[in-house]
Amino acid sequence: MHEHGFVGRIEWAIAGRAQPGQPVSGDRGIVLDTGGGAALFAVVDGLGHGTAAAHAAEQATRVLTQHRTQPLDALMVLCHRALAHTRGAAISLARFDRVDTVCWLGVGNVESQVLGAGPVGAAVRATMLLGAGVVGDRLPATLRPQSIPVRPGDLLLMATDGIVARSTGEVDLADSASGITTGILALRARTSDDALVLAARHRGVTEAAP
Ligand SMILES: [Mn+2]
Repeated sequence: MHEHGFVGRIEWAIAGRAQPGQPVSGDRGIVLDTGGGAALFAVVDGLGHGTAAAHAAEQATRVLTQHRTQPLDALMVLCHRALAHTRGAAISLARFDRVDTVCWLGVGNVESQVLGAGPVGAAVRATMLLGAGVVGDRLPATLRPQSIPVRPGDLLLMATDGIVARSTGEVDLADSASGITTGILALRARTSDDALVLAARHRGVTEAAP
C-alpha cells in the first residue's frame, strides 16, 4: 500500500504492507485535513495480526476521523473507549498546528521522530516519548502531548514496530516523502510483522510546490 499527497502545504506519504501470508494488515496510517492548512496524522498498530488486528485499527480510524479537531489527549481517550472490545492497539498521533510546530502523543510501540538536515545528512531533532500501555485496554496514568519546534523541510517519520530501527543517515531529505517511505518499507520491513511508515513535512509558506 502506497499513498501520498498534500494537505495544504504539508506533503505526506504512507507505505505499508501486511505480514507475508496475512490477508490484511493490522497497521493503519491516517491523514486528516483539520482545516486552515493544518493536518492530523496517526499511525495505528492493532495488536497481533490479521482481521482482529485490522478491526481494532479500523475502530481507531473511525474515531479519529469523526473527532479530528479534538485535542490529542481527548482523541486518545476516545480511541481507548472505542477499542474496549477489541484486541487494542498502539497509537501515535501528530498534528501540524502551525508552520513551526508539531504536537504529538503516543501510547504503545509506534515510534515517531522529527529529522532535520544535519552536517552529515539527516539528524534526529526529536523523538516521541511513548506512554506504556495498550489503547483499548490500559492507558498510562497521564497523557501529556508534547510540542516540538520544526522548520520547513524537517521530516516527521512515524513507523510501526514492523519497521526495524533505521539509521537516520539512510534518509535522504532531498527525496520526496513518497520516495522516503517506499525506500524505508523496502529496506526495513520485518518479515514477521505487518509494517507501515508515514512521512510528513511542511513545505513552508512561500516555497513553490515540488
Ligand atoms: Mn506490529
